[in-house]
Parts: sequence; structure tokens; C-alpha cells
Amino acid sequence: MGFPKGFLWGGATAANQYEGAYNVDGKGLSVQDVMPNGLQTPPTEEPTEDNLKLKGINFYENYKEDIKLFAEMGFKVYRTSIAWSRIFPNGDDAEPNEEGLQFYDDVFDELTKYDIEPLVTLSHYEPPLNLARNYDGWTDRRLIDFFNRYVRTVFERYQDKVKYWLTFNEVNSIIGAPANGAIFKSKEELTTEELWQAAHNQLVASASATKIAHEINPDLEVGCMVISMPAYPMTPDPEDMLAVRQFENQNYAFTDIHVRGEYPGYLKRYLKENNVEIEFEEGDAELLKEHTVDFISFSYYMSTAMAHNPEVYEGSEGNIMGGISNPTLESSEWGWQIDPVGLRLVLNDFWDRYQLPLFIVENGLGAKDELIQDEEGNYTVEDDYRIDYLKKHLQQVGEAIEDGVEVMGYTSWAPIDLVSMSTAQMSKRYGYIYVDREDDGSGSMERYKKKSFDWYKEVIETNGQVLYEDYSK
Ligand code: BGP
Repeated sequence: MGFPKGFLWGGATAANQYEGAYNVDGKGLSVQDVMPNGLQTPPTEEPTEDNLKLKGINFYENYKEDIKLFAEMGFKVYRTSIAWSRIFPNGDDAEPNEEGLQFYDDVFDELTKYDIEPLVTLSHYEPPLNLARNYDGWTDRRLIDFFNRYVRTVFERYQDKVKYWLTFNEVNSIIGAPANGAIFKSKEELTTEELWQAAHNQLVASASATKIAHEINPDLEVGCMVISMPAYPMTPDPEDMLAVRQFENQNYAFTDIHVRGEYPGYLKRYLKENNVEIEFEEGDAELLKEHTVDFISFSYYMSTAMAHNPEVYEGSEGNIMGGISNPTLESSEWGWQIDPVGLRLVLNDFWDRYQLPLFIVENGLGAKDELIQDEEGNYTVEDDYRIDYLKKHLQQVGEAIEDGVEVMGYTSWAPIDLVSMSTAQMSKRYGYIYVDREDDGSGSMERYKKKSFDWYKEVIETNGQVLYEDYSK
């Protein structure tokens, strides 16, 4: 059993959850700057002090030290996003902000120093706030042009430093979490038609970004990024299996369009039955067809269960899309159901469906950690639960590779503790590196290595071999 030579091991983060410096060096406000409780409560008028994302974990000033720690773990790849509002503060500006561009030049140069390949998400839930306030976010078609201007700027600027790009983080999440796509209308105000039109606009923007990237430099590789969440039927009743298929189709629709370049029949039927008519402008269909992605990337945290009569079962928490609680699985402290085998299934399903290289760009356990002092007096966290979660998931990646699936790499979420997307807490920690910051904002921001730091270092050093041995250090 082995991971291929050149497998891209690393970690994944997003600008709005860790950079901080929300209003310096010409940066405009992003939608996350007014979402102090993540997806739990509606956005506020202005940024409020309780919003932990405003300071994040201060990567903006600390990036050299943090990248040094990633290099110490042996990272081959590092996933981050560019904050759109650092480059175009209002989204609709005519000219980019040079100070913002310079910051990412510095970050990419620092990565290059350690031979770490950057993997960059163009839009990770952080569109400029102006696009929410004055355009209703991605429901407005004009965002495609603004996005094109932004991506052209960064592709041209960084083409020699960044080869791998992702267009929209978890692009299928727009249906469940429209605020992340700069759509601030409440659930009651927003129509299904507007939502799917927003999804269409993003899909067209994603295809045009792929086109622009390849025109600027054919060596650039562009991937889509989706939430993956396999579902199991609650019983062998065929109607339950149909419910599974329909749930999974809501996600497959996005990869089908990105990879095959057209709306699948089941989506057309769903839209018709829900009286949704998508406005295709001239050229949209050709753009989708001709500019499909080079690879597929996805997040995987959990699976779910489905039934034709969900009301008789207990619901489960989840990464944007919920489902039914699966009685055969355990859950994280935040109710996300832990299912390593599901990752092997997802990898096999994507591979069988598309035969395109796959990149796991998020996977990890959000857990409460306790900072303790070891015998030598060093601060650390004994996070065996995190090692256990990651090890079991990575073993299943190994199984999928053995099944013949082509996997490019794995970036766990997140190598360093940062602010949670859904709850905006610090206490939902994912890192190999502990950051001293609490939910009330207090703390020194000091970084400490957890036990998992050395473990992941050894995983990378041995190209996965340690996953099949006992780890007792
Ligand atoms: C994904 C997002 C990330 C991230 C992760 C964990 O959906 O792409 O931004 O934060 O989930 O979620 P959370 O932070 O809510 O625990």
C-alpha cells in the first residue's frame, strides 16, 4: 500500500479566517467582516468588535513564522485563498490595490523559499461587502465581470509563482449558505430562482476564470471545489435510496457542469419542477462546454443519511448541508458524523464518474483542545483524538489509491488553529499548531506545537508509511 511519489501533502486555510488586518493597506470590507457569528445569525450593519475574523490569528503579520512551521512539517503544498477585497476593495473598482497584491507576492515568495507549492482559492467565502450591499451578491450577473477582472489581475501577476488554482470554495454551498456568496436576503425573501441563478452566475464565472487562466498561461491548472458528503439510505427501501440519489445529485450537479460542461438532465428536471428558469445569456452554454476544469477538488468532513420520510428520524448537524443522524457513526463535539470509509467511497465515486485527478483540499476534526505543559515545561496539546481522525481518513485515501483512484494530494483543514467558518469560534480547533486565542478574543496569539505536529511531519516524511504503524511518541 503506498502513496504515489510526488504526492502533495499539506494544509489548507482561508484568508478571512486567519489573516486578520481586515482594514489595513487598502483592504476593503468583505462579507465576513460583518458576520460575527458565522452562519448562526444575520450579518451586522458594520464590523463589530466581537467578530474574531477581524483579527483572525494575525497571519498578515506572522506569515513568515507560520510558513516556517509548515515547512518544518515538510509541507509540499499549502492551500490558501486571496482575499478579493484586498485586491479590489469594493469588488467593482477599476484598478487593483497594489499593497494587497504585494502581500500575496510576499507570501508566495516565502512559500517558494521552502519549496512549498501554493494552491490558491480565488473566492473562499469572502467577496467584497459592497457586492452584497449594492448588487445582492451573486444573484447579480454583473459580478461575473468583476470576478473576471479580479482573476485576470491575479493570474497575470502570480502566473510564475502559482500553478494550482481553485475557483469557488465549496461552490455547491451557495444553495445552503447564500450569505457566503454575498447574498444577504433572508430565507423568506430569497426565491429558489434567485438562488439557482446565483449558482449559474458562479458556474459561468468559474468557466470564464478557467478560460482566462489557460489563455494567460497554458501551464496553469484550474480545479473546481465542492463539498462532498456521501449519504446512506436509512433502510433498504428503494424510496430511501432514491432520496440518497436526489440529495447527492444536488452536489453532483456542480461537478457535472464543471467537468462535463453542461446541465445534467436530473438538474433540468429539478429546476423545471420547481418553476425555476435560469437565464442563460448568449455564450454561456459554449463557455461551460469549452472551459471545463483540469482537476476536481473537494472538502470531506462527514457523511449523512437520507430517507423518503426524514421526519421520523433524528436530524444531524453538518457542514452547511444536514441530513439524518446515522446511528452507526460517532460524531464530533459539533455533531459532524465521523466516517473515514465515506472518504474512500467519495474518491471512488468521483473517479468512476469523471476520471480526472482528485485533490482532497479539506478534511479534519474540529475539537476543543487543552493546552498543557509537558515534562520539559513546553506548552503542548495531547491531541490523540485528532491523530486518530486523520490517520483513519488517510488510511482510506490509501485504500482508494489502491482501488486505482488518481489522487494528487491532501491538504488537511487547517494546519493551524483559526476562526471557524460556520460558528466563528476559536474553540473549534483543527490545527497541528495551537494558537493562544479564546472565543472572547483574549490570548497572546502565541503558537505552540501539538502532538499531531510531529505525527503529521512523520506522515509526510515517510510518504504515508507511518499510517500503517503504531505512533506512540
Ligand atoms: C468548510 C469551509 C472552511 C472551514 C471548514 C470547517 O466548509 O470551506 O472554510 O472552516 O468547512 O468548518 P468550520 O470552520 O465551520 O468548522
